[in-house]
Amino acid sequence: MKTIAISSFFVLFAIVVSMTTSPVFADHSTASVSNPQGTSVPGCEKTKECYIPYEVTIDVGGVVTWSNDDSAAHTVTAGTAKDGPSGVFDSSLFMAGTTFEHKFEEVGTYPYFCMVHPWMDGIVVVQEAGAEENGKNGGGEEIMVDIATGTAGKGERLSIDVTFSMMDGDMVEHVNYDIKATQNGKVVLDEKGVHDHDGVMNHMTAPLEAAASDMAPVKVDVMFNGFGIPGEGDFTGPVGQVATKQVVPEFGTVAMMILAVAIISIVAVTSKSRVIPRL
Ligand SMILES: [Cu+2]
Repeated sequence: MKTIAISSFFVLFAIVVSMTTSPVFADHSTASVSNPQGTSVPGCEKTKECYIPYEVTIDVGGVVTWSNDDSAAHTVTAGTAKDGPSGVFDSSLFMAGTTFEHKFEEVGTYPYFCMVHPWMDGIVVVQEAGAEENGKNGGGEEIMVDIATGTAGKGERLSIDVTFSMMDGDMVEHVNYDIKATQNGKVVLDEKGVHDHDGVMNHMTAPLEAAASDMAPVKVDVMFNGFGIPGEGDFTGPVGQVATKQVVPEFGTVAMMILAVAIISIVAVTSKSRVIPRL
């Protein structure tokens, strides 16, 4: 008997865009994270203090060192408690008073958790080496792109929802992007110059030659082209420089729900009009 399984999968990654306006560089070659006392019982997750800091940012090639400052053994395991280990890194059990380190070779956002205490989680953001920081406050704004797909069998169209939002929850407007989807190397969707007023758009692929599944995953790429209204001046933001690219996996079960999240970091943002404050 088969049960209907709904799986979800999060792909998190960040692309940091270099702008030419700010000469400020920050050293992001290393970062340290502490696994503090008391995390072997739930509670730390309420304040995101199971790993401190909860989120660290390093450059490609940088090393993150975790110290187990607790009296219990823990793990630092890439992935999420919900979806399981991603396989990118795993300390396995690391004992009190010891450290674990990992060198990050690819740009991306890497959530991780403790296999023993699944309420414990944290995030490592890996950016391009030398990515410039916002000169004002040392941080950039981040746009998040959610790419959610439905299910599609052979001969059916796959529905893809693309939602842009600011990392801090603000809505965005006048987003421009290209979207392309392929299955087994064959293009099933290719729309260029999409303009989106409110950050939420639906796309449908061509009828698929095979059901979207483990065997025939559909890969979706979204390229961010900047903020602005076509025909009314230049787009702002990292025009043409931000390419988000992520693979939609592959759950070939009865029901499939795929949610991929891409994060675009925008550095040295100058446009004020494109963000609608949340009411
Ligand atoms: Cu733990």
